Amino acid sequence: MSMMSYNWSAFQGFPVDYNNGTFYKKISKSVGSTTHVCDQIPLTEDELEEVLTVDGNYKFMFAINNQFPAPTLVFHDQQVVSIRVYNDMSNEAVSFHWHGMFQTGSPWMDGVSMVSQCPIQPGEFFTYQFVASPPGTHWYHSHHGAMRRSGLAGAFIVLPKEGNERDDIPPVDKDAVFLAQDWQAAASDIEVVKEMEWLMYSSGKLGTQMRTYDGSVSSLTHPISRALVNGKTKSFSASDTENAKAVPMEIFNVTQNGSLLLRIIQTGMTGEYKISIDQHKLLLVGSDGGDLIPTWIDYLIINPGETYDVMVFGNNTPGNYWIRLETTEVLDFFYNPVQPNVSFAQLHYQEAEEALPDSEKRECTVSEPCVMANCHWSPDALKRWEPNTKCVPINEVKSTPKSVAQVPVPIPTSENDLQEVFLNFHFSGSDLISPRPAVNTIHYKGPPVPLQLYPNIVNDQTVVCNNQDMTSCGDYCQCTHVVKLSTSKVTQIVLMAEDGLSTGTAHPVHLHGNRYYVVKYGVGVINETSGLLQGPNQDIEYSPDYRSAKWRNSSWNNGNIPDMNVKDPPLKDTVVIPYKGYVVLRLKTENPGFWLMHCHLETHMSVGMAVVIQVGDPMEMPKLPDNFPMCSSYPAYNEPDSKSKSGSGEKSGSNHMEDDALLQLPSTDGGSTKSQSVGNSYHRDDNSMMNISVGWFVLMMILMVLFVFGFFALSVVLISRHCTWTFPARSRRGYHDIDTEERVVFSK
Ligand SMILES: [Cu+2]
Repeated sequence: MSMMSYNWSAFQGFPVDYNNGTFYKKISKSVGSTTHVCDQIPLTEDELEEVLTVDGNYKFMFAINNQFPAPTLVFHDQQVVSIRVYNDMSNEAVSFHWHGMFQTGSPWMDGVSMVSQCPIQPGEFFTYQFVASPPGTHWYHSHHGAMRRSGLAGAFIVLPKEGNERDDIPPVDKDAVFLAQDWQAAASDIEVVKEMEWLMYSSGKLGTQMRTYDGSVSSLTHPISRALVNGKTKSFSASDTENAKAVPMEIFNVTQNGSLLLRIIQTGMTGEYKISIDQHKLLLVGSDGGDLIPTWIDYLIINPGETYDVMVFGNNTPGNYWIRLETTEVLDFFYNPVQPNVSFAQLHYQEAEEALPDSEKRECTVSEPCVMANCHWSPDALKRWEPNTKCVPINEVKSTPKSVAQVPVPIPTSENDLQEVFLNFHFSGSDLISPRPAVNTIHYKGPPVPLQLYPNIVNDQTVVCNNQDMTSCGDYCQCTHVVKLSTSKVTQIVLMAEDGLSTGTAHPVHLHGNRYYVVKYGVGVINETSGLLQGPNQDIEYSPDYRSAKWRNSSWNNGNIPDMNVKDPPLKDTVVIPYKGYVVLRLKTENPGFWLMHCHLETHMSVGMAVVIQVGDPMEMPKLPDNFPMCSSYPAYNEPDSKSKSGSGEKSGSNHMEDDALLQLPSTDGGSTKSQSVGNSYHRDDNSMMNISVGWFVLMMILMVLFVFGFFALSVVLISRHCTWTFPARSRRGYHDIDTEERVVFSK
């Protein structure tokens, strides 16, 4: 794959102007020695193929092989996959994660930058090679920085081996990829960055957030533009620009009495969506590669990181029907009712005329209620908004008997056979005004070298920490959080989302390299009068600082939890933890390696809501191939954060850069702080620290002024180069049904 950034400065991307049936690009032309004027040049046929319409706004984005969404990759179960990634970007490193793949025997191919490999630098390439497993609907995306949201994601389909196809679902006539994601309009990137600040609650964003059915905060970052389906979108908002009205919508074709399998993948950055098709039920048949007993549903709740297979049948009057992607927002931050934001795609019967749908949603009634799958709210909260809708949490969706027979639900044979960990995905900080994303109060920070390539770094307590090592962390604990699990025991992971705050979000948590059974699901306590969350689920008792937790009833220890489904629970790799609730997972951790477990909301993960699950001792892990690429030889630079500050005070060898780097900062008296610090290598005196702080302040002020000027300069360039244009519906590269001739299928 070759990757190109649609980067205005590199002139690899440009706005397109449509006029009288011809597409133009604008270029700058020199007149004389100094004057430049805008000129228009018709697009070539090749350039026409590359036009990405998205939401009609011109913005910076990334693409793989000039396509958005990225190409759909299709393999067969157990095939050896070889994918060479060329980083053609001018200024960004990258790595690729194959979301849902086990990577058994190849943990260094999992693609997590600085956990499984070094990032691929501009101009470099890296060849991923691994066995495609398990079968099902999966995807791939960048796992370095925050580029997934801007184009670096695509479908990764693993078909079953021949003869292993499912025989418990209706015949599939057509099979299509349905990539759903949130999208920020061109002007909002700075807002997104602002949202990702650690001090997000104190940055003035709080009042713009919305609330879902139980009053928990919507995970959607505002202002959003809308949801995309396969890179296209249609909205009928009053604020739509002419361009937004003109862009094409994604259309899925079905024949009368035919069937369509939709492989729905949520590749978004922040928001969850409620997906439905007017006047059509959906047959839910799979999730995250796990086969589910087919179940009729009306609404699918899907969060970033999850995949669902649903079947649609052409059993209604031939015509055109809306496919709706609704947000789950029903209240503004101050509890005033709001209407959800809706984006659209279309279901088209091939027997019908092509036209915009005029369909309505099916009415949910007492006698024929609607069913909402993957509902992570209390039924008591949902019924106030959707009175005739049944809330079906993910643990009530069942695996097929064949699936459970192939992967038995792990049951410990004795107390010693079970290892249980409690992981709280929450916001934490030294005060409630500035909470920060964390797991068990630890804010994840990447290690200076990839764990999988240098596994013994887990013994370096200046880098790695966990809940047993919390005393060496300060109040604000930031480090490479590693939780070690044995390969020989049944693992039970209890995920929680509680922070003692009155308001927060649910978190979709993804585990790399493994899948788990979701055996129990608990929501928070709902106020009977208001129908809103009033406190955490009482099954779990938290320590006052939320660093640790246990079952309130000790008879639940050792895996003896009542009402678990250990008969036929769903197999997942991404699950939503309800806010103030919990989820119990069962799995066999038999795949040695370092596996990231993280919230799949990019705004949470990229600033610390992650933990590495170390499966097995380094001795048990597969041997790294000879000549595997290692990182460059920059010495590690350790910030003097609270963890190292609150340690023994001894400088470790890896800290040797610390003082030199800090001492190069300017000081207010024009001299160097170095002279003031001579002879004081670690514990600086107050005077030198103050000079450094003032130096930092001056430097930050200079940088801020430069940034403000830089921002406006960039805005002017973008505005002056932006043209109003309309765009007719037309086919383009970037999306293919996977059963067409053009699919990328490798030979069996
Ligand atoms: Cu989260």
